Order: sequence, then structure tokens, then C-alpha cells
Amino acid sequence: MKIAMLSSLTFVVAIAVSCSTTKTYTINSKSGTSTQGTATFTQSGKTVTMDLNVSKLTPGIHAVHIHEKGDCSAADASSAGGHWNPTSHKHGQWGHDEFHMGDIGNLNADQEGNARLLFKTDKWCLGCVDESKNIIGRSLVIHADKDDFKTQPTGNAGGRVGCVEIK
Ligand SMILES: [Cu+2]
Ligand SMILES: [Zn+2]
Repeated sequence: MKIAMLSSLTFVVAIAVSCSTTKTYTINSKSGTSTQGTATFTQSGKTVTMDLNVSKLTPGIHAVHIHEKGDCSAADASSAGGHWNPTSHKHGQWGHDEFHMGDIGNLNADQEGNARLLFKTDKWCLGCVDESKNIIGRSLVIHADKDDFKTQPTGNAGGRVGCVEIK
């Protein structure tokens, strides 16, 4: 009986350990805008899923990147630094030729300024030892304009209207 209880306890603990990690952050409005929303990152096994929900954007297309520094303190979010690029690649479109590890792409805000972007990858992790994958300590930036996937090294995405410190 005791052994049965112990083994079922071990089983429960094993499930808890293999279970996913979720972190939710509030988006900070930047550059005099009133951008609002949340960014949720979930790691399940080797896959990280980002669920980005944004409101009060200007309608249309906005670039979204992970930038190298987890610092949103500057009014224009310049404190977040450039695109997170641990592999020293050119800026580009995710999954196409060369791209930065932070080159998530674009989101599309509707006429009310609301947007949602779901993004899934096994190239990131939440807090693992591999710093070429770890997004903790970086930031997520939402831009005023769209990413053209060509202009180096920024995608010509304009100012920074929202910023999230991923801690
Ligand atoms: Cu950016
Ligand atoms: Zn880039």
C-alpha cells in the first residue's frame, strides 16, 4: 500500500515537472502612444508559444521583434537595443534565408486598432542555459510601421510604440 502511494506520488511529481511554463507580461506604451495589451509566452517541451494581444494601435501592419536588451525604460524604447541576433545573421523574414532570432515578423491591427499574433517556435526557450535560445532578459518591441524584411538591420519598421521586458 505504501509503495503504491509512493509510486503514484512520484508519478504526480513527474507530471508537474514536465508541465509547461507560462509567463504573462503587460505591454508598456512607448513614443507617446497609448499601446496596450499583454504578451504571454508558454514553453511546453521544446516549443515556445507567444500569444500577443495588443490594442490601441493605429490600424494596419506593425513589425514585432525581440530586441537584445530587456530594458524598456527609455521613452522611445531605444534602451531595448537592436534586434536580438545571437547567430550574427542578416535581418530578414522568419524561416526564409537569413533572419535574426528576434525577427518575429508583422502583426495586423484591425480598424479598431486591435491585433493578435500567435507565434510558435522550437528555436527559443524560457530560461534555459543556451543563450542563443533564451529569450528571458530580452524585450519584445512593437513598431509604428511594418517590417519590409529587407532593410538592414531594422526592416525599416519605424518608431517603437510598445515594449515588453521579458523577465
Ligand atoms: Cu524591432
Ligand atoms: Zn531583425
